[in-house]
Amino acid sequence: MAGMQEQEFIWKNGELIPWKDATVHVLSHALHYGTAVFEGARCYETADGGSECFRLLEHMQRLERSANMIMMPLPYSAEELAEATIRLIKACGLSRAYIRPIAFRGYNMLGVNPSANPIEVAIAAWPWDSYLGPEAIEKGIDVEISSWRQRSPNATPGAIKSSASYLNSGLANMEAIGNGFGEAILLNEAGMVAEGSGENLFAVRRGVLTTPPLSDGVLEGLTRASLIELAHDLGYEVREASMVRSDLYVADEVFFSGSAAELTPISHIDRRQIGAGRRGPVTKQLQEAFFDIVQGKNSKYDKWLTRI
Ligand code: PPE
Repeated sequence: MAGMQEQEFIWKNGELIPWKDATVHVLSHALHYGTAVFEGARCYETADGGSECFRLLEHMQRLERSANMIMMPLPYSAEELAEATIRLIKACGLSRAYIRPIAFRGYNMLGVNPSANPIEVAIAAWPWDSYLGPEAIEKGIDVEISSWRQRSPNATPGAIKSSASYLNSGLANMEAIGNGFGEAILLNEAGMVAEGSGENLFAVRRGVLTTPPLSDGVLEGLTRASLIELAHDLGYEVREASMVRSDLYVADEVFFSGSAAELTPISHIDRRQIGAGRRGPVTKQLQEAFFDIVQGKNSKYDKWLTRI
């Protein structure tokens, strides 16, 4: 049973190869020590029947930054990886897709130090519905504040989108799902609100948007950056400021942002109703503006789109 919609090809180390052949050795360094960095991006069908990737080059530039921070210089430039993605999407005949580039230390030698291992790069793309469920986009989800803390920036920095970071996410997400919630929100070691296990987070109160600053250890989300700019353009005040958990309880609206999750409203946190307990007006306005942009319906933001 395939959990994902398999495609004909995966791009690996410069070539399009059959999906089923894109395997790694069990003694690959990344599997043992988490020496991998990855990305998540999307391409969307546009109103004119075409298809566009959202901030594709910037995702590849973040991959490059992540890789450089773990001293893993990529053998391909961000531009080359963006081109490879377009080639892959065309070859698979996809018009909408989730895109997962990954770079990792492969097989040669075990031991914590990765430097003797080859640097491998792969890109996969397949159709993937909004991460927290298509219904959640309208209804919102119930979340809990995790008992797990966000990994410290002095241990595994959020600025590095590394596979290693996602064990922390997995612990929080498994706990939340096990407790009957849809997702977790993590607090950092200082007790400030950080982010979801795979999403950034925004709170809206009296028309002002607040999102945790990068210095609180969150991923520099491209959806987050896009929404900050978009909300400004729509006339909202947006603050990057630390929040404690009760700031979320008293918010009028809280929502998640991410490439996979898109804009997902949060209806309850720790069984407390947030605002009206469903998608609020600011969330709805931003969602609509965001989906218009990714579908190429707002030429002002064409700078964020790469034509397939
Ligand atoms: N924080 C975390 C921890 C995170 O994983 C993501 C993306 C974001 C914020 C939002 O970043 P951006 O996509 O650039 O807006 N998470 C990726 C993987 C999710 C997964 O579960 O896998 C994603 O959304 O693709």
